[in-house]
Amino acid sequence: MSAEPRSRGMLWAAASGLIAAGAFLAVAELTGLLTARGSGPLEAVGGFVVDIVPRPVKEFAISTFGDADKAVLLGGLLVAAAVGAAIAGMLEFRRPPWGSVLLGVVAVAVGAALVTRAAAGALDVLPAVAGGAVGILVLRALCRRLRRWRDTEPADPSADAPVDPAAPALAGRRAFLRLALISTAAAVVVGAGSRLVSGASTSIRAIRSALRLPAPRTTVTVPSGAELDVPGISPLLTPNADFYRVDTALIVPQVDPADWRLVIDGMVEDRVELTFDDLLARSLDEYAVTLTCVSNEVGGDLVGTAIWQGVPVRDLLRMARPSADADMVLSRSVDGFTASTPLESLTDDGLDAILAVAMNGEPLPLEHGFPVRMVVPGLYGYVSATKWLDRLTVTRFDREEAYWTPRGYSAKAPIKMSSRIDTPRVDRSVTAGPTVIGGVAWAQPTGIGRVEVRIDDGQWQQATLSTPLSAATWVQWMLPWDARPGRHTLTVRAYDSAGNRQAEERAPIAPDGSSGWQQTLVTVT
Ligand SMILES: Nc1nc2c(c(=O)[nH]1)N[C@H]1C(S)=C(S)[C@@H](COP(=O)(O)O)O[C@H]1N2
Ligand SMILES: [Mo]
Repeated sequence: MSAEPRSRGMLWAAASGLIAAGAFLAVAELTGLLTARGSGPLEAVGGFVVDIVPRPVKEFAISTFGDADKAVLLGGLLVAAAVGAAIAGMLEFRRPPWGSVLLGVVAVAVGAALVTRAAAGALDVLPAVAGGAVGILVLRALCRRLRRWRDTEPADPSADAPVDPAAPALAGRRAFLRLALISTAAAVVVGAGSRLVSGASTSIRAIRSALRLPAPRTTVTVPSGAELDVPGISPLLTPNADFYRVDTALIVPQVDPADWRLVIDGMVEDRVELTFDDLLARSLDEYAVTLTCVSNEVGGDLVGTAIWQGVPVRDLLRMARPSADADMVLSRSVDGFTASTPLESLTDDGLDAILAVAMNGEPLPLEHGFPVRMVVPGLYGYVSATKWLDRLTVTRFDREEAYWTPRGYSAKAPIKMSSRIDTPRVDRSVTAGPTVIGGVAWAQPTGIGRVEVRIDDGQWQQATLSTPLSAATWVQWMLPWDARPGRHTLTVRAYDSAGNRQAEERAPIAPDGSSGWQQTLVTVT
């Protein structure tokens, strides 16, 4: 490096550190977005600092900076991060791999800040892991090129030089600058893009939390005996935060209720268009429904129960007046997902298919279809439970196909009756003596009539059922058991209220849902 090689090299090394830090942040933001987390890593670390800073310092900050205290904190963090990044760059250049080690330590600290936030899960560590990994890769690659560039510089530029001394040095310089430029551009594009999208999501989250839905006209009352007191059994109502999520959306669609429109078109006399306020003006009722995914294996957990608030689909379809030869409604999500639902499942007076706006007393969570989704008792989610709904097209099964139909799943898919053992669990041994076997069973929209349990090769024993919330929800079941030491096989099966028995024959999830009786092996000690 000409002129003052040493200090120039160090400057480029510092710049490499900054670029690597930029790549770190950009990838962390993107990962945070893809794993559907609320705030980015920078805010998480900021929040962490706020939490650990001693109170006098906090009070000093508030009294000195007032409302700007958060901005000052974030700014200060950025400056500290920039200084740290420059140091990591110089370290990696002169004393590899110590710069990478420094970056790794920072990634671990950021990961710790992310997972220790309130309501954080194990997934929250991913942004730090992915960001740290990419940051280190970029730093190492940049410094490797920088060292090559330095090594090809003539040792003493003022001395008599061999023929064309600059050629290898020029190539080295070009290789370094090219990578520096590409990584900077990629970090800016990925980082700014992710911030933009997560900013939109933050604002829809804010709109959702400010949203006040009208009180429902009717509410579901949980009857006494609806919930059995068995440790380890699934709660009757699945909290929103624990509710399974299945969809094709890489990034959760951001729908502002103020812009939301529902169009009902296709084979109808009158095309209907509704706003969110039009929908709310029709008065809401509460419905308890157990949702089930076709991908749920026997004994699996892609099933959950919520109290939904919504409006019957049949009332809306009636406004549009479907033609007599229509037999299907293709519901569409803003992101293009579609589901094919038999028209009669939506118009049946005894079934209560709804457009839901609330889940367990709050507006639908963004992940569960905010602001409007469909819920149809008795049909698997992929043929009925369209989230982020924006269109109902009345049509025929021989004219239109839904998203999963050409992908190996049936066009029509009623939920198969099933039962599940929640406790005892396979992976936890049971202490010998009196204990309780318990779980849930569902047969929407008919309702469960009976659940039976078999221990090893014994007789089928009838379990006690909880009082059902509705025929569209699961029930809990329990059976007292005097557990003897050793290994035991527990089998469960259900009957619906019409007397049909849960299918014993095993079926895979494709094309229309799994079947078979769940068996678990329990170790009693
Ligand atoms: N827009 C949209 N809606 C969708 C899906 C989807 O991929 N996109 N998946 C469906 C499937 S397969 C299921 S099982 C349910 C799951 O609903 P949940 O994520 O609220 O539990 O949503 C349904 N609605
Ligand atoms: Mo599903």
